[in-house]
Amino acid sequence: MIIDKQFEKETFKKSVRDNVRFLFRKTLEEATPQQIFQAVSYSVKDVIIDNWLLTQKTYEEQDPKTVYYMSMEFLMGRALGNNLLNLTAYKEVKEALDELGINLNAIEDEEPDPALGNGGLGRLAACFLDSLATLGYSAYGCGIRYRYGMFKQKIEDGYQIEEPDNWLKDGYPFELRRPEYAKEVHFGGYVRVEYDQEKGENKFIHEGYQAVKAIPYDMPIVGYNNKIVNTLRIWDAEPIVDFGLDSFDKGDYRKAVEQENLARNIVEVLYPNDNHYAGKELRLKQQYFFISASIQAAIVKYKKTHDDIMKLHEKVTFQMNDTHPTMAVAELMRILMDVEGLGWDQAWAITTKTVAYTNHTIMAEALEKWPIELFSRLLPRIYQIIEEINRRFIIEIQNRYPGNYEKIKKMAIIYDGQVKMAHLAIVAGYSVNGVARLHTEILKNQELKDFYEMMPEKFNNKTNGITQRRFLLHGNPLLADWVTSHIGADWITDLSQIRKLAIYADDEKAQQEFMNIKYQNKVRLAKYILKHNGIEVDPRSIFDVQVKRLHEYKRQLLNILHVMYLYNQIKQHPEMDFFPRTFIFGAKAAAGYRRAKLTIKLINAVADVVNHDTSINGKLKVVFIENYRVSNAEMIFAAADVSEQISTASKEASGTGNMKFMLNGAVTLGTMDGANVEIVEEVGEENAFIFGLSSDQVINYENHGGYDPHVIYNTDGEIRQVMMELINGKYSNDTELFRDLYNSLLNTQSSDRADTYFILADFRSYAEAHKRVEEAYRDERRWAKMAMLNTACSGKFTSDRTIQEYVDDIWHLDKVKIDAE
Ligand code: 26V
Repeated sequence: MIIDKQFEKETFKKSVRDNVRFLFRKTLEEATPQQIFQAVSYSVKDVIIDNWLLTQKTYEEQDPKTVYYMSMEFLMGRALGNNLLNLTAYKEVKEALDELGINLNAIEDEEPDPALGNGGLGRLAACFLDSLATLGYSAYGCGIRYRYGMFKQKIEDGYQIEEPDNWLKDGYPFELRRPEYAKEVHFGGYVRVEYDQEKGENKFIHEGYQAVKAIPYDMPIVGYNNKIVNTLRIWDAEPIVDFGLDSFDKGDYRKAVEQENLARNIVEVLYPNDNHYAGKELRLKQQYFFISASIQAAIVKYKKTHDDIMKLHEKVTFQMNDTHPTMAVAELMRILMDVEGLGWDQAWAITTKTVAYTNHTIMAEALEKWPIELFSRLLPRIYQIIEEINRRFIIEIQNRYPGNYEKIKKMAIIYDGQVKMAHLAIVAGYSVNGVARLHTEILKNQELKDFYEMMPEKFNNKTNGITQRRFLLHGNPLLADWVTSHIGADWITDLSQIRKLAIYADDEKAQQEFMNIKYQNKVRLAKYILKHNGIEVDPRSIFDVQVKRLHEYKRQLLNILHVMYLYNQIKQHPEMDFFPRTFIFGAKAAAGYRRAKLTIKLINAVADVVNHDTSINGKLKVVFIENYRVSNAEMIFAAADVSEQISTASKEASGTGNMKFMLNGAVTLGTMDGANVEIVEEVGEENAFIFGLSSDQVINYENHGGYDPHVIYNTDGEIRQVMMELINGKYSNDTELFRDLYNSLLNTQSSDRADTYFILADFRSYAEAHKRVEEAYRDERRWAKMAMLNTACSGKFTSDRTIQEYVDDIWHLDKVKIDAE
């Protein structure tokens, strides 16, 4: 291990003391915990900056190809602890702080959780940056520096309340403002065409626009034990014209005000929608804002050391994280033509070798389709370019399928007055990938079938992964140490090593140690729950956990309906042998998603009744953990026995929570959806609990008008009882409160189909799977073996593997090594 000199105890202690003095004019003894966090972070940042410069220098010398990972979201989580681990200085710093009477864990808790993302897509981007730096690849994350990240969730009277997340209020020590790299971004106005006599071609001139200044803030991305520090570059917006007399005099006062407002609004807040497109103008502005600034910056950087723009794709690639950054296609075309002076064909040849697209969902409501009126008004030149891409693509369709207008209708980029971003991404991208094998197959055979037929060579799969450095090394130190003591520390950078644990799966001593660590992690979570929820839970009960965004397709409703069913069983058969269970939920609902918010209320209403019923002797507990986020997630995964991954088959593109649970020795209770399929393949069906309709069955029903839940409702008395309890006042004095949930399952009068997510269809199979869980858990040795095998077989799901596949099949980056001096 390389440990930097600055982490030697006395040096580091002095640095912290100095920082407290310089930053706050206080002694260590007088400083608040937040101030100590800041001081410690600046000391750590000093070390990082040296490595950052060294990395830049090495990249300049070796000139490796660079990936720009374009994403509207980066759900980073806290940086201090993670940086210390990746610098392999965690233990040293912990000891040094101990000597100063400071507890590192408490200081870590002072850091705001930078929550510049919603859920899986944003967290995946963060895991990817960690893997890219650790594997030694030159990479930039490109995104937006939202003033307010994902809202903070409060639960009041069982309801979700959203509070603004002012994560920058105390200043964030791990960012660096870089005003010298600012870029201008233009909105609105019109395009004037001018004929260039000399060249004999048209020139397009964008005029009358409003301008915003994009200022980059860089965050260091520290690789594990390799001196590499990459960069996450997020853009802030500032007005260009201030209220100088200049514009006032010219009568441009109104424009000045408008530009000021545009800049102020643009980066104000992260849209808290996950998987739901709302067509908001401000969101479109956000997209173009960060894309334009990022692409400009990438081109400037390339041109600093290369003079042939035609070879851009040899040194640069842009990966588009879903369709949100798809404007990159047209922006790159614009710069190549209007700024660099290339013709269409040359610009197109470069663009189509430089941009690539990842699809993260097949949910129809997530597809981005922008009205042409809005698009052309806001981005006239970009719109013009997309129209031309579309015109040429339609000619291609006609050549390939003469007279087939159905194909044009289904595949055009602009149709029905809308710009379809996914179509643009596929047509221009040199690679299109899904995020789990099943998901990619569904894309090829259903959702994107027409495109796959026309350009099969673009399509490929990259099954998602997670970084073991955050989700085991940092989140579960007890298990991490245990793993290292058995198989050595290589798993930290080569998770395939973890399979060596399999030989201990039958070893009684190892089983006891493994389950004892799980127990201690459950005690840690139980304390958190007592502190935050005031609920006492028994760490000897089964911790059955579902944490993820709240969405109908993820079926938290199925989970809570089953809890209601279990409660009825216990009440009706008090003599029944029932293994105590704790059902733990954590989820944020999009602020405008009423049914999702009502589901949160239902979970809390059930918790209220069940947790206070003394007649069941605490056999059943229900906990809703407030404000689920990266920092408490790390602790929750470590403490879980059962991992609920119960989406309607075909709907969850991959899931990544499922992998974090598996790594931490929780057993999956799930449907054959997303990456669950591959998890089961790795660990064996006997070490998971699988239930429910297959994705083929679901898709088949959907293609034939749905299914009829009434048959189940009419024939299964126990299910009917649970359904009635939604509307008979058992869980609320207001019998109408949960009517909408009841209706969603049964009512065919509304425009929706009944039970679109097959909750009743899967209910019995789900309940039986729970029975199998209970039975398996009673056999302590059997369970320990299952749990340990889950950890042992999780090697495939490291984001290091995923990134290496992206590198080998899509990006073709060069590996960089920095020699330790
Ligand atoms: C989509 C949209 C649609 C437009 C408005 C705002 C908005 C914000 C976020 C999203 C992202 C939806 C896609 C997404 O998060 N997919 C998740 O990606 C994970 C990483 O690949 C994957 O594990 C999850 O299964 C998938 O739901």
